[in-house]
Amino acid sequence: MVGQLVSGRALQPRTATLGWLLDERGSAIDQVLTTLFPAPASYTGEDVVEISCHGSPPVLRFAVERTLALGARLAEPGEFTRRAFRNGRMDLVQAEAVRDLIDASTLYQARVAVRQTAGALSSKLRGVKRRLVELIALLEAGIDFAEDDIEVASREEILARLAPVREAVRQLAAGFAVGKVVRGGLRLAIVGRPNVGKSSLFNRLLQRDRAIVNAAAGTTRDSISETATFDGIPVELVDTAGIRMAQDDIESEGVRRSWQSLQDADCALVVVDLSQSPAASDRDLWRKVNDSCPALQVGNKVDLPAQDGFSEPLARVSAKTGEGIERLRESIRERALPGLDALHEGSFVTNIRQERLLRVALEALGKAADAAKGEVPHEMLLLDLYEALEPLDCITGSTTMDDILDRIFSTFCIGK
Ligand SMILES: Nc1nc2c(ncn2[C@@H]2O[C@H](COP(=O)(O)OP(=O)(O)OP(=O)(O)O)[C@@H](O)[C@H]2O)c(=O)[nH]1
Ligand SMILES: [Mg+2]
Repeated sequence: MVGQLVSGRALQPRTATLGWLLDERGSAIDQVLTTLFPAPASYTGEDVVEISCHGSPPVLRFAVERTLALGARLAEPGEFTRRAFRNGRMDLVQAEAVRDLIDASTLYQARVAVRQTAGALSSKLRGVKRRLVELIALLEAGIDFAEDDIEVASREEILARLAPVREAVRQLAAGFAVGKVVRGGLRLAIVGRPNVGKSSLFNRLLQRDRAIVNAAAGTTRDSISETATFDGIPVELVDTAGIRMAQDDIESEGVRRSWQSLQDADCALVVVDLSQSPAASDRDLWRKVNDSCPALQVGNKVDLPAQDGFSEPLARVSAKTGEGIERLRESIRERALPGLDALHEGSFVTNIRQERLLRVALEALGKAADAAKGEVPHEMLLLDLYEALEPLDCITGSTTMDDILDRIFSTFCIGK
């Protein structure tokens, strides 16, 4: 088929060859580069031919239509990656990371995803699985010898072998708290009494004059949100109406929305005005917010003469001059993503499918540990260990049902 589509020298494996894209009468439509990737050393593990055209939409459309006329069909969403998975070129964690890489909106997200496609998380999982399988093999061997009354593994040994497996799975599952934010970003609500400078701070963090700022209290009436990037992590900033006893219906709806924004937030900034004496409502708000999500207290207007009496810790900034804003960004990152630095060079679970399976494995491992402590027969203990092994297999796709695969690959874009 390629010969009818493209003219030029015979294709050499993995070498780009210059040629002409031909129409049905054999006349040239475009000058193209064609590369042959013979199986098994291709993305999908099958024979692949790539044709690089100039970017003109009619030429591209022609190339696709002509290819279809010659017998090809369009790929389903995710079909190339699904074939790569089926042919053992990558496991499911790597396949999902391909999607994360395509969807990445910051370089940092791309870095995390590309480490995953290279197998960083997969190799961690393989290590955990290997230890678990070794323990299973040991116990299975013991059962064969049960009649001879030979104890192949003592209770202590089983527990000692189980502990690192449990700890590794626990750490992987805990990493999701960070992975979720790295992949999906963070929602940060800015709340406080009227006029403390929430909108000014919102604009400053956004580096854009988005929200209306005014000396009159009660300027912001509705929650508004915009996305900024803090160190490669997308942060959706939400500016809210000042919280106080509302003076009319519109304001009271605004205040209701402020509370709603807080509930939906992953993290909050509670802003106070350092040039005004602290009010009881500042402390109440701080207490309430702190109960619902990770929060930081921000003392704004440091450029003005300060009043005393604010409780620490307090990030001191001036939305007007920009003083303290860089430090505030760092504090937000530390507060919302504790442990990111430790995990920075590592790899972590970034999707909920993987996290759920880890939790299932963890529960089974917990049951296994209880069983081992209770001197339960090894047959019973083995059931728990197999129950832990299965979800770990599902994560990498060693055993995965077709409908789950359908769901995963249908979220890919067409052509990958
Ligand atoms: N000197 C000084 N003034 C500031 C600072 N931040 C805000 N202001 C002023 O404080 C007033 C209120 O600012 P806004 O950003 O509208 O305050 P807000 O908290 O959004 O107010 P509401 O929307 O009414 O709840 C405006 O006159 C701002 O110019 C600051 O850091 N220093
Ligand atoms: Mg405002």
